[in-house]
Amino acid sequence: MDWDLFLAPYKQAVDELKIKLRGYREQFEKTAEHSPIEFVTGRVKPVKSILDKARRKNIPLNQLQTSMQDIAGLRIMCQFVDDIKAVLQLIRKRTDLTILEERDYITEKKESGYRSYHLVVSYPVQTIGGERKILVEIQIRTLAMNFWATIEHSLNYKYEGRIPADIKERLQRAAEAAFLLDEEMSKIRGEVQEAQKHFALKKQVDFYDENN
Ligand code: 0O2
Ligand code: 0O2
Repeated sequence: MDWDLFLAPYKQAVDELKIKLRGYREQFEKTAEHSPIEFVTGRVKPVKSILDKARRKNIPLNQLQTSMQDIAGLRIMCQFVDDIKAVLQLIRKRTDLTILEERDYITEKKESGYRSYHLVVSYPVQTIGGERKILVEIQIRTLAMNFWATIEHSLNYKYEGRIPADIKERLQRAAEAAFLLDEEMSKIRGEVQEAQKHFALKKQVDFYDENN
């Protein structure tokens, strides 16, 4: 299998969507409105992870395109839980992609303690052979959810998916702490946004002064 050739449209989709989603943040910065997007990352799943997952889920390699939804992955990080809804509204308005599935692991967290909102979308890429629709998974989460997921992911990697019971328990408690952090931050959200707005406006005024 020529992986470079196979993954090329996925890389194209990730690169394009990274630019498009980061564009929202730039627009919000110009209006000095609170941006529901803190930052966006993206990746094409490494070949080894694709092969591991295909084996685990019994997906034949000739069915990867239709059966593996996260070969192309985008991640949108937000400051506040409510921002996730705002991001969802932005994405639902887009005309350049179709939402196929939604998985809300925020209302219903995973057994591990994992929280995030997942979308599976179909995104058209213009290739030299014509248009190709690519499956892309978009994960939307707060900074606290991301912190937890990043740590848990590296522990899973270290222990090859078999995290010892005592560490699992600690992770559950850490997930609870991350949840409480999100709750506390939501309560002072207005206060924080006021400060950020003030700062954004000040930056614009300083920029104007420096250039005139
Ligand atoms: P900057 O100026 O570096 O911050 P690329 O496609 O090259 O732009 P790359 O290398 O593929 O990006 O990286 P990835 O993983 O897609 O995205 C990394 C982006 O997320 C970088 O932003 C990081 O700065 C940003 N990032 C990572 N962690 C944090 C964080 O905790 N807080 C904030 N605010 N940003 C974070 P940029 O756009 O490359 O710009
Ligand atoms: P990567 O690139 O290493 O992140 P499954 O893949 O079987 O778990 P499903 O139904 O295919 O589940 O998709 P799901 O659960 O909507 O999304 C899977 C992705 O969500 C994972 O990708 C992770 O990125 C993230 N995720 C899901 N559960 C957890 C969890 O308990 N902890 C952490 N840290 N992340 C989670 P991959 O395949 O692990 O790939």
